[in-house]
Amino acid sequence: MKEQLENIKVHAVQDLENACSMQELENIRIKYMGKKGELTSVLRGMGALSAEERPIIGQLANEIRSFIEEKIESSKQVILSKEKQEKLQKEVIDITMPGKKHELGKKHPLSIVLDEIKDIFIGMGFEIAEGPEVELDYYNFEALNIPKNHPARDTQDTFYINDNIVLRTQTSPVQIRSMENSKPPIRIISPGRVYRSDAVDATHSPVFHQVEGLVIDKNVTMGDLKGTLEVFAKRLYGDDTKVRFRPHHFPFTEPSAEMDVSCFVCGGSGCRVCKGEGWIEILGSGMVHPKVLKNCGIDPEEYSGFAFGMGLERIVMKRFGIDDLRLFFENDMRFLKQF
Ligand code: 2NM
Repeated sequence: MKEQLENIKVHAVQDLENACSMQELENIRIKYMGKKGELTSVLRGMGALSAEERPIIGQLANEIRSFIEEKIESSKQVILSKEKQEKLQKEVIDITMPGKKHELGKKHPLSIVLDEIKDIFIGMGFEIAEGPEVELDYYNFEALNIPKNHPARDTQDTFYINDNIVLRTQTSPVQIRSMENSKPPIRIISPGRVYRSDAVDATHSPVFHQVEGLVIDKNVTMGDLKGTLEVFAKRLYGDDTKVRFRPHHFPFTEPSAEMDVSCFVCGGSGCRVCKGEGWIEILGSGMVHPKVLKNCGIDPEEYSGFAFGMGLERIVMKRFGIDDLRLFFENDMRFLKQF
């Protein structure tokens, strides 16, 4: 039995020398000292020994057990420090490497000017209203007094989802919904994306942006329209800016007018930006048609109002001297970084 114990000691030492992970160490501990381990079973067999042999073998077995335990403990320290060393090696960071660059973005030119326009109207007591881009034919056309045979309804000009649903061609449906859902006084602008079935070129895009506005109250007149839009023009283009109104026609307003501003580049003497005219057309406007008010449940005998609409791209192109509308939608950083 003594020989058996010495053998166990020798084998355990050999096993421990080859162990190189914590898992292997644990396997060795179980192999010798677990419930069914080699040392454990020798100790169990001690009952068969004589009274003289028992203390001697017992002492030896205890010594070997302590010996193996100590060996396992010291191997454990070696393996742990080796593993830690390897981990540190793997995670080494070269602090002299250049850092990752975080490029700061910039506002899109359309957003720069739209934010200015919003601020101006908010300053005059307007609220911002939004609505769906996929719109009912009723809100986009019918309620706006655009009859079934109107050229705007041509499938050449409008994206139809089906007979009743279109991609909105203007943001007026937002104003219609506001008139339906709230009682005057109403003062809103509705900026947003609109769609026309146009081929892409330097001045056309099937997706572009509009800002429309609407004021409804008692006793609103053409004078309010002209005064409000003149203040808007002066705030956007400077106090020296002049405005002029030319008669026009829209199905949803009567009377209707287009507004020009004196050229903010040459001041009116004529240049490339205003094409020698001295004036730049920036929006359409008019007194909301009584039929449109009625369609929205507003009594035209009690209330009146004005509305206007402008194309954002054209205004931004004139402002920054951009000659091709496609640049707005190409996300080319060389273009976008300039504003
Ligand atoms: C324009 C020009 C003139 C307009 C009319 C309405 C509504 F809903 F009140 F009838 N919203 N927007 C309007 C009026 C739009 O865009 C050139």
